Amino acid sequence: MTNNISLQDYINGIQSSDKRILGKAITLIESKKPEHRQIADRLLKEILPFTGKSVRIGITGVPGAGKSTFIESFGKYAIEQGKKVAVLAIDPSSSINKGSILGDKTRMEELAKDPNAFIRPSPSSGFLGGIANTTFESLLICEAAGYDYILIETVGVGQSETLVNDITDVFLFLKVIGTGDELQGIKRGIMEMADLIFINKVNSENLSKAKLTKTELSRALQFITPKEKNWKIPVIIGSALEKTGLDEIFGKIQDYISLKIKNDTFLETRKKQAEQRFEFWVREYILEKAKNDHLLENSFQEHKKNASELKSNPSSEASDFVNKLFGK
Ligand SMILES: Nc1nc2c(ncn2[C@@H]2O[C@H](COP(=O)(O)OP(=O)(O)O)[C@@H](O)[C@H]2O)c(=O)[nH]1
Ligand SMILES: [Mg+2]
Repeated sequence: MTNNISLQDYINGIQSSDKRILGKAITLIESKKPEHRQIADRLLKEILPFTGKSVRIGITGVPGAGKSTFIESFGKYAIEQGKKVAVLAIDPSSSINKGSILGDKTRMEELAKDPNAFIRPSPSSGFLGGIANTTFESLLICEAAGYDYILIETVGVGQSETLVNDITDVFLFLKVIGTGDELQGIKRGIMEMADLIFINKVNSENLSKAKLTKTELSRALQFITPKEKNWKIPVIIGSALEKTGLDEIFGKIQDYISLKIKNDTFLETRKKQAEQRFEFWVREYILEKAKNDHLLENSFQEHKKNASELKSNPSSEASDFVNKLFGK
């Protein structure tokens, strides 16, 4: 499958935005096979000088909020403004039961047909037992291919929001109108992560209700410190299906990025994110090495068993094992 494509083929394909090669390059970096990972690492090294120039946008909201629909409409709008758009999805269910909770809109057929768009529905499986951990690496590949906007769809469950927040420049929260008590449905943690809020599914019938929600939300947001200095989190009303409010979102994203550049936080945040990625991989590789090391294998299983039987608490067992690992 990926074996008959050379490193140079991957590089050429990525640089010419060959969607077929792009897809295969992402499959390669998601692969757990050591021989694939070796090429993947070399590929990432080669393309790194061509990365960094996109705007990385995370999109969250409960299942059914309209994220995929929004991405399809907004993606098309951004293309009309002269941008190239790549879409990635984080789907935590895919590593657990191989199913998908992102729904059938995930494929975004219309946007997928556009020559200026690239869509990667969801990670093929968890990497090293984790959840979609290679999304950042996929993002780098899309950047090297010249995509200006990378949109990452997440779901309102598990760690996926934090994962996406940790690799993006701007985080958009989609809120559905008409779900009873408007504020109750919003987890405080998400409000604190959001840089922009889009109230979706607004039409002429629920417009006044949407405006009321907007007022309530804006009021609640006064008590939350935005991630960025001098940024007032905008609440925008619109409809992903009817394609309203998209221009406003587009403008606000640009404002936000400009502000971050002005505040010197744009690159600073990316640097911190890269450090986090480094630490993440250190943890992954240590765990992998520990599990596969024949000398330590028994010890790893032993400590794990002790933890499972609560002979002592799991954190002490882990600490004892790690000390052994480093010969202490
Ligand atoms: N009426 C209306 N329906 C919408 C709007 N946006 C999305 N939907 C519908 O909501 C459902 C869920 O949308 P989807 O994009 O799959 O949501 P996701 O789970 O957040 O990705 C689909 O049936 C969409 O057609 C909108 O602005 N107005
Ligand atoms: Mg979806």
